[in-house]
Amino acid sequence: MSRASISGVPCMLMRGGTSKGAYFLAGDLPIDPAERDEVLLRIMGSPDPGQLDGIGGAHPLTSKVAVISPSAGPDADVDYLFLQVAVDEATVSDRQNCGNILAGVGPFAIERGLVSPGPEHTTVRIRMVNSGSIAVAHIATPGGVVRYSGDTAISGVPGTAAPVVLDFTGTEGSAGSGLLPTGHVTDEIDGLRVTCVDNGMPVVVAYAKDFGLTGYEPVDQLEADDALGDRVQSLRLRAAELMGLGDVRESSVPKTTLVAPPADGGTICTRTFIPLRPHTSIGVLGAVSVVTAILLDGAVGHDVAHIPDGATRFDVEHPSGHVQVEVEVDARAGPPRVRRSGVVRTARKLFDGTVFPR
Ligand code: NQM
Repeated sequence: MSRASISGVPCMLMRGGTSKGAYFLAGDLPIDPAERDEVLLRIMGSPDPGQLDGIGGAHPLTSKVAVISPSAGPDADVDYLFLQVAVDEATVSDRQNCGNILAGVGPFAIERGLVSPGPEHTTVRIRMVNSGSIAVAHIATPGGVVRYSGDTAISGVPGTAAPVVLDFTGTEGSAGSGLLPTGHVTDEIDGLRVTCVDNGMPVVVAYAKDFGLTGYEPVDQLEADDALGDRVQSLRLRAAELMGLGDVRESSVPKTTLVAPPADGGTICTRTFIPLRPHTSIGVLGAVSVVTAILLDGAVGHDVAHIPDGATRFDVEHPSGHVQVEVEVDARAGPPRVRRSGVVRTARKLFDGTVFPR
């Protein structure tokens, strides 16, 4: 890759949900994707486990990028391309969405003048370029200014902030192979029964007990277990082939979520790998996908989940608390279809300025 000659790049650092990322206008980055990715690696400080010479946070959850532009189509206001910048490898992947970083996209689009704010609230229609699906973000803009402070708490984030309500449509089959990418509600892989699902994020759902786990282990215990990492990798590599994703050794999808009965009043308990490091909570579209799976009769997790009749809001337990997601699935006749999904997140502008790639 040639080193693009570029000096300072306008950049806003934001927390989106339980992730943190660098937000750019597409016009401020090289047009050529290979040159763009090379600049982003230099900006984030990858490859380096500490990302010391860049602004990445040395973890997949804080090494994320959003590239935003006015929308090319009439059904959205802005286009949002999500890029996962690997921490210790020189790779940048556009093969997944990120519903957490999505929470900052509406505020960023308003701050940069791509969307005119309303006097109280602003609705921003966002095309998620990675999958082609649409998210509608509802943002508080009293007096035409984005309000970041508020009283909404989300697990894994200290304090409270203004809510960003996100509604999703068209998220099923984000990776191109439908809601149940293997064509089955369950498959057997490596001797394990799994459900492969994709309602915004391709996820392999398996029982924690089949890995010799309770499903309630803390993240550092999971992180220290090398044999577990090897088993998760073997499972996802085989699952990816059945899901039509090909060789995913260098891809951040599919994720793997191990499920167990709820332990804290929720719907289901989860431990998620992104794709090999344990998530400190769970991704937004990851949680939406897992809930979609457990709503299906016979799917992995359906039997251990607590699903009240007619419920549309579900409480997903994860290592640092809970996330509530809304999912409506029509599974009455024929293949299951998703009617809608949604989630409440918060976002915060941390820094706005110029970043200098090394
Ligand atoms: O699933 C992490 C995160 C994510 C993705 C990951 C996400 C989502 O927590 O929509 O938000 O799964 O790599 O930011």
